Amino acid sequence: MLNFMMINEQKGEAMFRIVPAVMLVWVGLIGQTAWAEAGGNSIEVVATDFRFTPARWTVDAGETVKLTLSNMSVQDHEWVLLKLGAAVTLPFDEDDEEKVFWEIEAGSGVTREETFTVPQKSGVYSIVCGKPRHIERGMTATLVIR
Ligand SMILES: [Cu+2]
Repeated sequence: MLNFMMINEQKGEAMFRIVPAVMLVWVGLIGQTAWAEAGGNSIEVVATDFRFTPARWTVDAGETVKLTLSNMSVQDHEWVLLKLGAAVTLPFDEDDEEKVFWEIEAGSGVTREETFTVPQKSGVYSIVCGKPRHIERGMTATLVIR
């Protein structure tokens, strides 16, 4: 009898841990579904030294998009959307700023989330990291706007 009660108590404790975790996932899923139903696309970006994962996203023209930039590395990184047809002149510096449509930065170990409206014009847009010498090390990607 004592044994049985101890097992039950352990189960109870386990449930206290599992239930909040399940609730958190559930609330997260509901939130995402609500966002998707509102017509919102999302872009998930993981930045490491020196790469974007994935390196290609597709969104609809003129749509408001929620972008999440997770910087999993020791360096600070940026996700810079260039205007259609724009190409940076290396190194990336002030003379390239006018080519930027939108950008977000995340420090080392930081995840940032922001919404923005993507360009109205369909096309293949270049993504770069604007930190010094990061493009040269391969931090480029592609945003397809359809
Ligand atoms: Cu970078």
